[in-house]
Amino acid sequence: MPTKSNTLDPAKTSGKTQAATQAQKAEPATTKPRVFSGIQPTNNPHIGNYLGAMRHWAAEQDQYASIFCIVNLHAITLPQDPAELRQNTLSLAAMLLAVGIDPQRAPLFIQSHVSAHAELAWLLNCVSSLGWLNKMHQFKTKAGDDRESATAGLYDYPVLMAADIILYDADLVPVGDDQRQHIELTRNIVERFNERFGETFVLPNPLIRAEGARIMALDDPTRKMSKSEPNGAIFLTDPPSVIKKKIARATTDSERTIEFNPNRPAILNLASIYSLLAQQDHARVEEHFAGKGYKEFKAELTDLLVATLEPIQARYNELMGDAAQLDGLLRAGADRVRPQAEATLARAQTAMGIR
Ligand code: ATP
Ligand code: LTN
Repeated sequence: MPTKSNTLDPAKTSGKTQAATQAQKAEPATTKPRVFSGIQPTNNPHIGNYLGAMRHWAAEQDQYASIFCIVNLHAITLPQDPAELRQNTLSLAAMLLAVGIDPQRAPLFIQSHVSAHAELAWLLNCVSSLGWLNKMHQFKTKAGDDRESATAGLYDYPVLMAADIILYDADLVPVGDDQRQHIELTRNIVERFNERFGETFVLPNPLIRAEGARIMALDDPTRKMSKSEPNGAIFLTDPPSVIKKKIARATTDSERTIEFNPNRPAILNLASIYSLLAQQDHARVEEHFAGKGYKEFKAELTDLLVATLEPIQARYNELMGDAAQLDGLLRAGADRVRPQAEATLARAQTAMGIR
């Protein structure tokens, strides 16, 4: 039976259907919980992407059987310049490797290289209600006021994301807080499909951390840090001078103390970034900055960001020097995961009576 558990306890989330087990023949059998996650090749990733998602993917490669995907079919739901998209895709792959994803342990591939993603999305479209999609916050935000001009692709974005997750029988989906609703939708789709056509898909759970899952914009702590708002984001490729300038300009408040107080969102956000990067708990951070002002705090935060990003950028620059190698690695990743994706797609087609 596919996992029906709501728990985040990995020990309880590794059940699989017989069909699902057969589908995994291409990869060595594993008892580890299966992880799948994706990231869009739009602009550069920022420290929100890093703290909310990427660093966990890298840190937990041994704990989970992980697969990571650069979701270019999601990126094209908004207009993209083709040459830029190609470049962003390669550069994102280099950054994922630079933060520590090891493609031997965790296959890394490009979504459009495995056609089963788009094919399963169509099948899932036919069990997904418009009522469900109408509730999606991300569509409302990204479509803006002129909803009539938004593409059908942008509207259907969450169903493609469900296909991504379902194809690899993922038990756990590590993401930032903004993706919670999309994973809930994926669960609804899995439950409806399994009810209608028999137990076919594994029911996934979100893996959203208590801290770092929602890093806010530096220039406006009421908004999520986002790739499309460069002034409020620190990109993983930002040089020290840019980091320094962005932190210097970051919104604070009229008080002086450094504390983790939800009523002081700007300082809470900056202090959280510090605490996560320094791997120090709140009490220790507050104690460290007791009696110091924003100037000292910002200087230390800048140094910490620069020290964290320096080795990542060095590795990234090295990897960007060999585009052919990166391309080969991504194609090998797709070759490795394709058999499993195709087996899941075949299971769905058989269940629906179209194969
Ligand atoms: P953006 O809004 O920056 O364009 P996105 O949410 O549209 O990003 P991705 O770049 O694909 O899309 O996100 C990759 C991962 O980073 C996802 O798991 C997402 O939830 C997470 N993430 C995005 N922004 C933040 C943030 N501000 N804080 C924490 N995690 C984030
Ligand atoms: N929608 C996600 C990216 C994404 C994803 C996925 C994440 C696409 N497919 C599958 C996890 C699992 C985003 O915008 N961050």
